[in-house]
Amino acid sequence: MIRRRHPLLVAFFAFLLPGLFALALGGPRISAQPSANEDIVINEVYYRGVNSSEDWIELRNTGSGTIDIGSWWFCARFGYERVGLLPIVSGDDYILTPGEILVVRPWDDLDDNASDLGLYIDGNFFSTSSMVDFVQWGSGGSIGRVSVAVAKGIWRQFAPGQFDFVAGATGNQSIAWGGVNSGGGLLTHSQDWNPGTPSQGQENPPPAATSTPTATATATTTVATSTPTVTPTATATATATATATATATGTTTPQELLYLPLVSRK
Ligand SMILES: [Ca+2]
Ligand SMILES: [Ca+2]
Repeated sequence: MIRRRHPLLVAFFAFLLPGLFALALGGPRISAQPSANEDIVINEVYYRGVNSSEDWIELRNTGSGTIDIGSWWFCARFGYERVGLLPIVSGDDYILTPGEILVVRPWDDLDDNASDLGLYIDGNFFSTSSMVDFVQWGSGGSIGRVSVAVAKGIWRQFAPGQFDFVAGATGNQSIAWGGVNSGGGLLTHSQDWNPGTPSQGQENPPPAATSTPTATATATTTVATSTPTVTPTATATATATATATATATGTTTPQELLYLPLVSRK
């Protein structure tokens, strides 16, 4: 004998029960939708350490919503790992509230000379919709996933095989994002990144060094003072010639005056 389930009972198991489980597992529902994901930016990278326990990656939520990035991925020079498996250096967990900064250790030593670093919502590293943010340092070659970043419109290609890159950090410097309308899903230039003193777990300092060369250029224009020195030399030559001509003409006149009276005496 076949027993038929009541339609209301079927609906309870199909829809209501999973919902109750979700509520029980709890907390507020956290957005993981692509639209807001690009508010998460790679904010600073310290790659000069000699191994993965010295290097670190700083992420920041620039948006207004809370985003869980525990299931996201990093990829650098074709090596990759899930964000949620990386040791936290600064921060409480992988859920970023607006403005929150998270610092994690990479899964492997980030190359001290040249590498790329991409942040993804999943492991589809060739997908522009999976990529959230990207940076490349030390080389403009195709050394990782830069073609995906260019296809997404967040990184620049100058010529075939030649891409934008951040000039290398030296000594104990990190590279820090300091852009305004860049980062995340927006086009980022290498100039939006600044090598400098690391600010691990803190807001990046505003880029200040750029205005100094302008002041030096203004000072160099003072050399124009030497130009007037040239002008007096030219005037002096002109005066000398004029005096010489005047003297020559003047000498002939008295001779004619002396001759005239002698003729008139006859
Ligand atoms: Ca390193
Ligand atoms: Ca920082």
